[in-house]
Amino acid sequence: AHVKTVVTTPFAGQKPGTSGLRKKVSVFIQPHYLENFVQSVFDSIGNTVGKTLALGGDGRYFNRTAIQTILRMAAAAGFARVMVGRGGILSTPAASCVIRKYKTFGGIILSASHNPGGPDEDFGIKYNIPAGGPAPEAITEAIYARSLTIQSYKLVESDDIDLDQLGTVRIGTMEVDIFDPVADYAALMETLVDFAAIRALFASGFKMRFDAMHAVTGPYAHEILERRLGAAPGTVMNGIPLEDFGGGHPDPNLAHAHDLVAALSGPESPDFGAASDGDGDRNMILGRDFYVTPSDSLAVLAANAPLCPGYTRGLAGIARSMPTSAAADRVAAKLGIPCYETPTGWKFFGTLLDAGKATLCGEESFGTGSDHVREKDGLWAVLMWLNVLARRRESVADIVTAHWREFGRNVYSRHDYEGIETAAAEGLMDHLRGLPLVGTELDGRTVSVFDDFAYTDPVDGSVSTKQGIRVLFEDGARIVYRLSGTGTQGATLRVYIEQYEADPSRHGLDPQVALVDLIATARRLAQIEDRTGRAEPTVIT
Ligand code: VG1
Ligand code: CO
Repeated sequence: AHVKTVVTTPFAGQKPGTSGLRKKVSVFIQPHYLENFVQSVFDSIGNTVGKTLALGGDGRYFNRTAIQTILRMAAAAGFARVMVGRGGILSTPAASCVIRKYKTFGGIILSASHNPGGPDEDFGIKYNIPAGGPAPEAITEAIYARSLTIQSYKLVESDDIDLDQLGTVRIGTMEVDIFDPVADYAALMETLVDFAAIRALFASGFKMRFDAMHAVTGPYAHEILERRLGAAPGTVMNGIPLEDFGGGHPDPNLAHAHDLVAALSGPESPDFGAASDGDGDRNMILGRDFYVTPSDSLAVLAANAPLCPGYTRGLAGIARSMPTSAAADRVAAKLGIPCYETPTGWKFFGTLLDAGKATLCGEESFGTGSDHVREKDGLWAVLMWLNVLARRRESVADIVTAHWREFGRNVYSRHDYEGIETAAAEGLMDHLRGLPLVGTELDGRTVSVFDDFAYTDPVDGSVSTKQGIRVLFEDGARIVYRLSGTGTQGATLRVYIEQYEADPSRHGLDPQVALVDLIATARRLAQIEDRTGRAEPTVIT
């Protein structure tokens, strides 16, 4: 086939954020925009000739078009084979699974995760390395640098291929394998959790709702929960992936998964509820009238992991992102295993997982995972919970409250101020950095540590700075401020508030009530209302 070289000029701002390059669709559909970035990836990852690439996405608007383009470019870059999920579908954890299982030269995942989709919404792209995880900063920096100097890209001239037909076709000499995006992932899950125990749980009358939010996990959840585990038909809601996620915001939290939250309230409601995000790497866990904070979910899974067949030998260690609560640290301390604190973003867990230092990982942003892949994994977390529920035969609420009685509760909340002016957000962070806080008293609490979090990777020694401003108090309470690295419009300020509570009589308090003083301190200290014009956050989780 004919390889065509197209002359191009660099676009500013093709800098991958917390998880890949995310922009409005209107930005991505500009001529050469996607091509420039893809060529920058191919130019930055080493020799691509004769290699295999995994490719798929969350099914959002522009997914199919982007796949056709990437296939033509992969052929021109000399790849021998590209494995594409049927229909262009591949959840982020399933992509990681396939990259590892078939030892591909990494993969390209098309997703803007929990951001809305559609012609006026967001699109995203990221490269995952052969270990299966998101490219580390050294590679994303190289891709960005390349994007600033790119002068041409290459593609093979060919017709679109049929993405919905399983089997192998060719573009030039390159094989394109359209494969079932669910099968390998489901097979992996069967090795990690006790499917027989969960089948017995469902057979006993246990009821569940899973909200796929019209995003990528629909086909996975139908197959695994309903077909393999025997959950009643109808357990999976919003199970058909749509290009615009049905107009919703595919973010599994109390604000956006409102249908699920409504379904889980009241004495007649199901025993267990869960939701996942656009690309299937996040999870929200609910019991009847009970919400499990993601930080608590990580801690509970860590404490109960040996009930699941993949983890009967126990955990080597736990890793959590810095803003995630210290609930997992308490479990690690009791188990006598290390707990690592990394910057936000799954890419920082990769070295710890590869080195066998951590078995479970988690983030407060509804991300939980383990060393079975190198991404966070929404459905895996749901299956782990089902396994624990099947073995313990207690309610979600009882399991979590018993956990708090044993370990104490890290009362926690995150307040997001979305879509604020970038200059105001940066001004706020600069104002904070300049404060002389250590040793001072704030509303009756003494500040013991005040810094901008910096991390030295204990495996490869790489250093990441400016990862979030931390205010740690002597009594163990904590406030963290960060600017989001996944948004596509203005800036999003995230404020993370945490306070330890040992007294079981106070464990049942609503975190917004229990944390009211600390929340006020956080707002006052950063002058949030004065600087952003916002008296209240847009989303509270
Ligand atoms: C957010 C979360 C972070 C997560 C990232 C990607 O990043 O806070 O914990 O790893 O999204 O998740 P930020 O920079 O906006 O705070 V996903 O499901 O969007 O790939
Ligand atoms: Co996601």
